[in-house]
Amino acid sequence: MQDKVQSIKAEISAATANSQEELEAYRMRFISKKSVVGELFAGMKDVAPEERKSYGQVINEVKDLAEAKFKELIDQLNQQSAGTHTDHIDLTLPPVSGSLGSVHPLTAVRQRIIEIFERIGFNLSEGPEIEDDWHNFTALNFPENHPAREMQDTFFIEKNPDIALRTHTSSVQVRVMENQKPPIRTLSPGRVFRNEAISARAHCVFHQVEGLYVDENVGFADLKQTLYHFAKEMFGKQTKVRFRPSYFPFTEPSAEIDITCMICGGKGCNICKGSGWVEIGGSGMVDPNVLENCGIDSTKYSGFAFGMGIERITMLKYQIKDLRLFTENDVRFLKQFTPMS
Ligand code: 2NL
Repeated sequence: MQDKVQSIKAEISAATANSQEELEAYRMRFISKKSVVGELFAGMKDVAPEERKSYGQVINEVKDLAEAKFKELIDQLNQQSAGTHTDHIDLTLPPVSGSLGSVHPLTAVRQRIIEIFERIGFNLSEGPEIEDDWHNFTALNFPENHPAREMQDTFFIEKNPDIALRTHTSSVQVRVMENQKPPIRTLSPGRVFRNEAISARAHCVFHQVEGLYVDENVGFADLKQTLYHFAKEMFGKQTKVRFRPSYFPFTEPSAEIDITCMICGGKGCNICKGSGWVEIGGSGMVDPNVLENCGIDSTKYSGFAFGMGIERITMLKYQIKDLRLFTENDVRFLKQFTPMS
């Protein structure tokens, strides 16, 4: 009898339940009426009357032990399922979307500019960020002593004044003209570099997009119409464009491009400094010297070109007041733009 009780107690102590089925098996074996503990109680009638009291104490201890262990096993099992959450997952619910990043405003605006020009027949061209003097300056008609070539504007490669970081993507278009025959309609977006102190309005690395159109009989009216189209697509139908005479070594005539200030609609505000107009870039008819430098017959062909700063367009479009926001990657800034799809 003593042996039987001892082995039941040992069995109870060692019992585990890792599932509802195992818990039920434990209940059947140690708790229910027909369990081994129930049998011990049923055996009471066969015990001599003078031994009943001590027998009763022993089997009550077994019963208490079995019940305490049962509670313990239930608690353990509840904890396990709470840990894995398996009981709480509703597989019929639609998936919860994770938090997405957002498209950088410069990327979004560059993409929009590309879209607008691709739809009117411009292709994309890319070229090296490290350029030689020919492609960045000389082919573009920069005089030998032009200030833009000087150290304070251009990052030269040490000990080799012939190699520099490109200061504009016109260098890419020089390569296109050297390698392709007209008609040429190409758009060159990319990073450019100028040796400037970083401030709210200037940075030493920024993004430019240049366009070039070379064919027979290309005139200033084509340039104007193309940029009118661009401004209306980019900033809205009501946008007006004006051309201000200007000077670039690589174009003649040259013009700066202004659009009506989209903040005040042309009435005058602090963004446009009261004028109602904001500048978005420069343009002009490609200087015949540049065409000849690139192997294009300037008596047969003519062309127009333009250049715009992508940061500038983005700042105007989203009313961003400080250029440094583009490179700080502060999520409070970035998450205000269109999420990635
Ligand atoms: C500006 C002004 C300009 C061009 C870029 C160009 C390219 C070739 C030949 C002639 Cl290959 N011109 N590009 C022309 C006029 C202005 O950029 O303010 N950019 C931000």
